[in-house]
Amino acid sequence: MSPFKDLSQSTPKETLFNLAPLPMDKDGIALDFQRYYAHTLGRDRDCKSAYYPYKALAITLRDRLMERWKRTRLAHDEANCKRTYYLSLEFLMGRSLSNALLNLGVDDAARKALYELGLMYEELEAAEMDAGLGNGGLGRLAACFLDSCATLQLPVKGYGLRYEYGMFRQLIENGRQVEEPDHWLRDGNPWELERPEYTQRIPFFGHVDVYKDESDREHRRWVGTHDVLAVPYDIPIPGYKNDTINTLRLWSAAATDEFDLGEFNAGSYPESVAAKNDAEHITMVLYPNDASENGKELRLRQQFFLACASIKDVMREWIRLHGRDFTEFADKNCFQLNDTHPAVSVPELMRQLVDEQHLDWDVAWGITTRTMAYTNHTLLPEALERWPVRLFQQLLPRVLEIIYEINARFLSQVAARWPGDMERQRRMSLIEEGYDPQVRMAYLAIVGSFSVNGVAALHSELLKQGLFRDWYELWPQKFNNKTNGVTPRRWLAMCNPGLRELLDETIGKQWVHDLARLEALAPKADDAAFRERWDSIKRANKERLAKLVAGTCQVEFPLEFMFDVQVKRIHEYKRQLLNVLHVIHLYTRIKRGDLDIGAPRCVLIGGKAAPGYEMAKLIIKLINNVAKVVNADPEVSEWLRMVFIPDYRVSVMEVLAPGTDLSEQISTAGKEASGTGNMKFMMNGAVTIGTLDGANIEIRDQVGDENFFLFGHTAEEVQRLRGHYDPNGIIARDSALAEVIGLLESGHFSQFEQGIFDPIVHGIRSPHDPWLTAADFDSYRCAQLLAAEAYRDRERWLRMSILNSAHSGFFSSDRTIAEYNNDIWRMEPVPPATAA
Ligand code: 26Q
Repeated sequence: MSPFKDLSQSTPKETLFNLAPLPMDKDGIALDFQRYYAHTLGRDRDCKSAYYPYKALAITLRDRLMERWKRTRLAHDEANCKRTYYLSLEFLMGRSLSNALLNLGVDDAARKALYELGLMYEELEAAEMDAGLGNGGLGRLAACFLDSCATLQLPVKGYGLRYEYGMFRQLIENGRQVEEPDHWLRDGNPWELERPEYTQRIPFFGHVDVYKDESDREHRRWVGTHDVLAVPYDIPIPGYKNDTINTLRLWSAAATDEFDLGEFNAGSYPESVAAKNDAEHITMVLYPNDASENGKELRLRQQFFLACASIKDVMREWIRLHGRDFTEFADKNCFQLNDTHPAVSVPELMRQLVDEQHLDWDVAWGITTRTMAYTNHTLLPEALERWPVRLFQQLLPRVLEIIYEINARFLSQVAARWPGDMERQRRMSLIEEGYDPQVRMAYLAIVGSFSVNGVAALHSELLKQGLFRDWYELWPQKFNNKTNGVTPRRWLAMCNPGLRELLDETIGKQWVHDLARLEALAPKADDAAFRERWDSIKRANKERLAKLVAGTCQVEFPLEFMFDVQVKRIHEYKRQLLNVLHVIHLYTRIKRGDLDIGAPRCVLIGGKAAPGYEMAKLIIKLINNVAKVVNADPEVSEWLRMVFIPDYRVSVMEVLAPGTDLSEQISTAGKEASGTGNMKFMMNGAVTIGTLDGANIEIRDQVGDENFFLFGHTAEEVQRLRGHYDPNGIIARDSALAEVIGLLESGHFSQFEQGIFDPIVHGIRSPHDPWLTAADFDSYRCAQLLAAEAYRDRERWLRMSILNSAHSGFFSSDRTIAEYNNDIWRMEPVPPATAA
């Protein structure tokens, strides 16, 4: 039985698709908007909700995306071009409305149309839910990359999962994080198009069967499986004013019809319904990045579901265009693996080529290893993904067999290269032996890929020297660096319209898709009139930020204070704790009457803790408790204010980045692979205080060390400190730090909850503290003082701010994607067919 739905038996005439292009002017948009609002959605003057006008405008834009989308697909088919597939368990898209307006070039027209209808665009914009289908950096990177691929007119398709529930919503109750499910699809999603005709069937469980074909050749097949349907939903990805619309295809799990029928015939109706539920649970929820969730079977199901559905989809398309001849497959297709999460794609592509297309192993392996490319996003050894062999055996028996075969052939290669080096064979094996043997997913990804890249220069170097050292010795040519970037459409043009206008006027409009042109701003740092305009734009952005803070935290942020912001996932290595210690230090000085802290400041921290990460949750509690003490003290709050902003997400960053003065990038050196928030702040004219970690190093190289507040041990020094780190000695010798720790230990920030912060202090005092918080405190405090002094010198600060924007061009994801394409994907841009 075919899983494909036959939607129609008849063949429609071509005239059905012959439509005049839709108007892109104010009146044309207004007319469609009115029709959708009144006729399609059936709203009238009594409706006060901003949701329906949002929806009406979304559908108006969707029509305009649709006609270009079809032309892009046609162009890709006709060009017979090479294509790349970005496989990712996460796409953190955020909102789509403003992005569609900007990229379609109807921003002004739509705003005016609404205004004339008595509506404020900002209210519609706020009615859209964030598509929070990602945890943080890695997921947002995937979204920025899609934007750049479409803007560069590269035939790249994103493949991901359509989670019913995205990243949890974060509430703060009594200073503590509480998670709430994010049912983002409840009111429907106007940006998606269901494509049941491209449904795929995904096998699970069952066993492996050996059989012989007509010519007596032996084959293996995976049989007796419990299948789940993968139904695709397509999301349009518009390029910037270029008529290209690429596709993000998200798979949703559904039960097959015969699934329950089989169980039903066996006489267990309730079990059959339960089984149906099981199938549909696969895409129910996004996994938060949580160590305690490691090894969960449902997560492995998600990974295989994505890999199998996406590869089948590509295969179907290949066979449609080329038949069953795979000789050119590797020249025409590339899969980019976003971390190891989709690494099961390596054995799954082998399975489809060998078992389903009957290619010889060696031919299939040649195709696979010329098609797969792997991006690593972490240096923390504990974050490397491993799966119990027994889980694979149960859930994906044929895939495990293939992994074993890949491993056997690989280990004989290692033996040939290093004869007798059994220790190395053990180290490099795809299977970690032991009581509960594990599949090492990073190694599987490296073996199966022709390219392995890190996401910042330092990160890529450290991978070669550390985590992947053996692999680098074996295959040095596979390893390369692709420093991350962020899209200047969302992270400058869209979120900072004030600055956009100034840039357009000063250096022309090209910067939006050629961000290196921001360099032309640098001489303007010497222009006093320009600095004044820069200042007034920053001030307006700070006002917007302060409004958000007042609305969500009930704390006033005075606009003349320095806005000091740290937003990112809460993790010990990111050291939000160091930030809090500094705030406590400022507090002690102010209380002592020592007001020479440089400048008054507002400290804002935001981010989600993984639900099972107790230490991260305790840090949130500490931030809130310190904020409460600081803000309640009128003597202090003249100099210092602090908030924890709840439910940090993409749409919140769009307000924070433009309004920030000082960007906190303070991870322990050697731990943050790249960081991307650092780039968003820099583009918007924030100055960074940071360690020599991840992309901070390249940020400092670009902007110059006089425009960056550097502190802390280097990655190398961090390495050397291990084994003889003495935080208690450091605390004893540093009176400022001793005072801060003393205040924490006295219970000053936990008056009614004695002892709750003991684990935090214990961590700082431990000679085994991997994050070396005490070691970097003094140098952080000094750098903070320099930053505050610089801030007090208005002219100096404005220069630094302008120069940070001016030198941020390198961090456009357009540059990153151009590098991926030049070094890994090797595709030609394909402009869409001209309007039919
Ligand atoms: C693992 C196991 C089970 C469930 C979930 C996960 C999981 C999910 C998400 C593990 C990791 C992630 C996300 C990692 C991530 O966001 N890494 C960041 O990637 C950015 C883009 O390259 C970098 O800038 C950051 O430095 C890096 O931390």
